[in-house]
Amino acid sequence: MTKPYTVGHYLSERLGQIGLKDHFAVAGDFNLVLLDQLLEEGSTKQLYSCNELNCGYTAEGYARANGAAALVVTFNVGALSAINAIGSAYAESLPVIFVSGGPNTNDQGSGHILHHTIGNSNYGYQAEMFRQVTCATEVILSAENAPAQIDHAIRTALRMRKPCYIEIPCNLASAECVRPGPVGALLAETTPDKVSLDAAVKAACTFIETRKNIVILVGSRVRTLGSLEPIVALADRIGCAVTVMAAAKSFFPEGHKAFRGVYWGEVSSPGAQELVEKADGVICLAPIFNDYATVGWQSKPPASQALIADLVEVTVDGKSFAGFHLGAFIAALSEKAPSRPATVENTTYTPVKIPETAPTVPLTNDEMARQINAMIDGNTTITAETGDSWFNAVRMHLPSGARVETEMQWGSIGWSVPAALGNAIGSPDRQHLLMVGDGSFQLTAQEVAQMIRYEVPVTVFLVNNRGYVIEIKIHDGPYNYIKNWDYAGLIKAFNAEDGHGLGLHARTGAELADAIAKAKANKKGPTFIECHIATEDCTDTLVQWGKKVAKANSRPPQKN
Ligand code: TPU
Repeated sequence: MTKPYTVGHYLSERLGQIGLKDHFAVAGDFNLVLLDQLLEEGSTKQLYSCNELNCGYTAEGYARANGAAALVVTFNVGALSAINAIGSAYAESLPVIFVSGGPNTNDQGSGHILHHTIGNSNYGYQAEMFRQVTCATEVILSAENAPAQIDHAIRTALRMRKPCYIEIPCNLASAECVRPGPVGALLAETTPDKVSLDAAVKAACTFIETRKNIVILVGSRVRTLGSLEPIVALADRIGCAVTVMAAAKSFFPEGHKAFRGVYWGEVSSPGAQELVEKADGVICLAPIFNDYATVGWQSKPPASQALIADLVEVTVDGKSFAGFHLGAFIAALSEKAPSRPATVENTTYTPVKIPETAPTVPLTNDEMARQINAMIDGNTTITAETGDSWFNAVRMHLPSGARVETEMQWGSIGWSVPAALGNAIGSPDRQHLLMVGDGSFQLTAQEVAQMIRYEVPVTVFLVNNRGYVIEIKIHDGPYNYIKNWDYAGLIKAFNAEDGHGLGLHARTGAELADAIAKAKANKKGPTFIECHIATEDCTDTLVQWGKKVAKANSRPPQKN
């Protein structure tokens, strides 16, 4: 007798069909049978995380490299740990398919109280919590409905570039189910509303024609386009200067003749602030103007001078247009936009060189950043954690093809270790570098063990500056100083009897250069370089930015 085709097989086959090669998991008794089904069907490889938060971030990082990702965790105790990472995927616009095991259908509505729950018999609260951070929430309660519900969740996530939620009761994962139909409908974009799209393009053309100085400002959500080509095509068509927001570092080729650096208010690349703030027309592509990006609400282009092209809406000269995706708008505008070459001709861009320090003196932040920058080629992805690592990544000069990944909207420390692992699994042919501060590292440190387990050669630059320097610069107090660890020493513990991770200390520039040479030779696992930097040694931009953000945070309540 052949084995029945099951709900778990259906999910598994769909994950493979949408282009995933792996899914991430932590086992628990509500998802064990589902994990069996995924292994049995086998379209994607099953990889494990140390905990569900890390599992979520690993998937989030994988989605950055691969367009989408999936993770499978157990009910409540697993899912509620992972919800932070799903919030990240929502904030950063990444289609992460979140799958949770769920209670046996016979227990639902029975009054039975189950373990791993808050102790009452209403099991709907987990889905309700996730509803706030997902674009589709499907609780499957029958094998008959499972295909439609799984397809709806996945299709919505891919179209909206947001995470989705699928809950599968532990006794339905192996229930018999029909096989999937063609995958095309899950992958297809919605047909754009042509009338609305044409009107948006017309309004955008008028906007460009009626302004003298046009600048393009690239935001981080252009990641959802999956390629930089449409943005380059638009810039070439208009002929204007292009700046990127800090969170969109690497989302426009820095060698392109139109590139004018990072616009980040007062901490912009030289010339970029003036360029954007003097422009009478700023075409903002998928920007997020939060307090960090605007340097404490100081630097957001005024509405009258901004064309805001968001993922699903374009706002220009007081009118909003919807019913199409950003990609369709950029493609259509690239065919019709008038030329405005003046800003490219009038300005230039010279990347600021990161200063070099003598190799024998104690390692400085500049020297560390300079040496990391020198490692970056067009095939490198550098993941930069919240903290001074952001500011170091933003000031680096990138060859075409290099990629910077940050999580500046959600900004949850600890994200980068699992996210870099997921990104490296999703794009194994690239060189992967990770910059992470000691404070952030302490949240998700154990995921380095999975880099060792799966022999993923990420080079980790752990900045041991003995504290939360970014917080010190925003608002100092005793809570910003942390217990020191022998970070490099952890690698020996994680290697145990069979790992190939390398743990190294860098206390001078020469030691760092030596460690980097060893990292380049180590292909069988991560190389972890603990960079010893003085607490007060950080980028100037962090100090400047920190003061402004602190000022915005400390505004007194307005009196009514
Ligand atoms: O480079 P550096 O020293 O600033 O980095 P490090 O050591 O990683 O410090 C980061 C400090 C930090 C905190 C404590 N940045 N943001 N926070 C607040 C915070 C607390 N908890 C979470 C989950 N995310 C946060 N962003």
